[in-house]
Order: sequence, then structure tokens, then C-alpha cells
Amino acid sequence: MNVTIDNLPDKLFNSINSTPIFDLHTHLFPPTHKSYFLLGFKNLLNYHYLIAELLIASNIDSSTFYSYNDDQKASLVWSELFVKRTPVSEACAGVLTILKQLNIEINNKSFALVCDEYDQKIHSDKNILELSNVSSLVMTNNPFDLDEWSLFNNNDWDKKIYFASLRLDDLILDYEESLKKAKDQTSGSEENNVIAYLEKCYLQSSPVYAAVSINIDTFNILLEDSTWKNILQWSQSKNLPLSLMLGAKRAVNKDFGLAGDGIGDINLKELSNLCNSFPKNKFLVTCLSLNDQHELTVLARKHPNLRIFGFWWFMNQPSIIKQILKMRIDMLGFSFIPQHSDARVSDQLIYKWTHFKKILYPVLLEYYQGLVDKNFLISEKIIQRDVHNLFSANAKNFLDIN
Ligand code: RAT
Ligand code: ZN
Repeated sequence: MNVTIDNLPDKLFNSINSTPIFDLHTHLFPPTHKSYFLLGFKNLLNYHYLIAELLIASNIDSSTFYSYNDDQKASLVWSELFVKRTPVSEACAGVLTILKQLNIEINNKSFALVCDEYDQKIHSDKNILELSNVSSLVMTNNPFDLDEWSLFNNNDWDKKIYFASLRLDDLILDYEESLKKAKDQTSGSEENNVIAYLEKCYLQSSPVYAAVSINIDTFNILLEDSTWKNILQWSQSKNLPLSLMLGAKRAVNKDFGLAGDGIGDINLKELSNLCNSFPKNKFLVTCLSLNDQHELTVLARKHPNLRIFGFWWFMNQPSIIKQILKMRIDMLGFSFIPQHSDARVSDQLIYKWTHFKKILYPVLLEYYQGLVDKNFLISEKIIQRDVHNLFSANAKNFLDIN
């Protein structure tokens, strides 16, 4: 059925709100992986995005903050950022969005009461997947964190919901230690212990991509270091894309812990070299700095083996997303993966996707209205196809999964 200028807004709104989402990058785990599965209000408040805000807004020093238990930390974040101050930042707004969607009224209520009410509403990841309309997601799995990797010793979760990915940062951060682990976990006598271990992990976890976060100081490793050349060859042989998360500088403020990472530099000319040097490898790419977005979008027009994904971390701010999303559409059409959640607490899926849809809707509406103005027929089918591609198929096709 063709869509008219009058019913276009409703048709688009319904499509955005009913299309299931495949979330390409999260830090979530299934409930069976007990201490790694995070859920609930207190975990939401202890998100490192909020901790960074607390530590700069209040005069609480980081070592005192980190000496508290999780309940104390959460209650402090609540009182400092939501009671004493106006919770206007994106991370604060996220918490309020979740509370609103759960119909939890917070005005004139104690923290304890809000917590109790919250606990009564959210019990499992199933609730959250339903509320957020996320049908499947990719975890971040570190083969060199043996405790975390023990997830794959059991098979007790739905593999069609929680997909695995191999996060290889440890090979850059501490190569010797990672090599030692690779040897310990294999016969140790292989010609290439790292590849032998990755092969073992691959068979155990069926990952949909491998990933690494790098910046200008470490990027050349991909082009020059023999271990990484082998990894690139190996991933090509597996048809396994490599996700490059570009431009993070770790521990800008060490005392802030996980909340202390910042932005580093990246030279995207090197990315272009990489795409040319390894034309049969597939690269998913996201950049942390606003400065790199234009050049990255141009590169994505030049290299079919490069696919842009998401608004990563410091890029995930409404004002920035709106502008860059339009730039990406102007240069790439719909041939990119517009968003991922980066959720660490399952409940965050609710706000991350609600917030993104709120930005996506008027942007898409403007483009469709422009097409109708130019006498291009828009049908419900076209809208559904596009939204499905943006929310799921673009990523799944690139990863070769169905
Ligand atoms: O967004 C985040 O939570 C960051 O701390 C990082 O984990 C980042 O997303 C990453 O995957 O390195
Ligand atoms: Zn992440």
C-alpha cells in the first residue's frame, strides 16, 4: 500500500516501534553467567558513565567512592545527580526514561522506595528484551579473561539471542601474558599459539566477529606485527569480520577506574591502507571522536569491506547523533549500521534504543517527505524494508548470519 504525506508519520512511527532490533555491540551476558549478568536499578546507577559525572560534580574523591559497596555507591549517585542536581545529561536522562517506561513515579519518594518498586517490575532479561524489542545481541567476550570465558563451558543460554564476539584488546595491552594464556590453554607446542588458541575459542563460542579497540599509538600493529597479520589471515579464512573501535585512550585519569578512559587520536589514512591491504577481510568500524566522523563516512564510500557502525560512547549524545546520522545518510544512503547500545546493564537496552528511535524518527521522516515531494512513491513495504535493514539486516548481512 502506498503511503501518503498524511499517513507517512504514523506508518513510519509504527514501523520504528515494531521492528525487532539486532544489537551489534553490548557488554551483556546471559543470566546463566551469574556474576557477569547485570540487571536492576542499583546496577543502572553504578554505570561508569554516571560515575564519571558524579566524580566531577561532587567533591567525593574516587578512592572513597570506590571503597563503598554497590548499594552505597548507587545511593550516592542517586542523591548527588538526581536529587541535589538536575539530571539533564544523556546518562541521567537514560535512567529517567527507564523509570518512566516502567511507570515508576519518583517525585517525593525515598531512594529505598524507588529501588523496591523497581525490583518488583523487572525480574529477568526476558522482560527487558521484550520492552526494548531487542531480539538478539552480541556480547563482548574476552578469551584472555579465563574467568569470564568460562561462560562457554556451559551451554545453557539461547544462542539465537546472545551471540559471541572475540574481544582481543588483551593481545595489545599485554601481549606476553596473553601469549602465556594461549599456550596454557592449548598444547603449547603449536607453530602459532595465539592462532591455535583463537581457533579453539572460535569452535567453542561461534563468534560473529572479532574486535579490538586501538588508537594512533597501536594501529600500526595491524599492518606490521606478524601476530596481527596472522590474525587477519585467520579471520579472513573464517569469513569473520574484525570490529575496529578507534580512538579510545585508556586511563586518562587512572583513579577513575573504568570511568577514567578518554579520547585519543587516530589516523584514518591508516584505516584506508588496511582496507586496501586486506581487501578480503571485512571491517566494522566506529570512531570515538567527533573529529573523525566525516572522513570515516567518506572512507565507507570507498571501501566495500568497511562498514560503519553505531555512535560509540562519547559520540552517543542526541545533539551529535542527529547531525552525524544525517551526514551518513547523505553520503551512504542506508548502507551503514546506525546504532548499537554498548549496554553493560541489561535494563539499559530500554533507554539506549528508546533514545535512538526518538532521534531516528524525525530524521527518517524528513528524508521520506523529501522523496514524496519529488513524486517518489513510498509504500509501507519500503518503510518496513528500510527500518528492518537499519535495525537488523545491514549488520546481519555483513556478519553473514540470519
Ligand atoms: O562504552 C563503554 O562502556 C566503554 O567503557 C567501553 O567499554 C567501550 O564501549 C568498549 O567496548 O571498549
Ligand atoms: Zn563497548
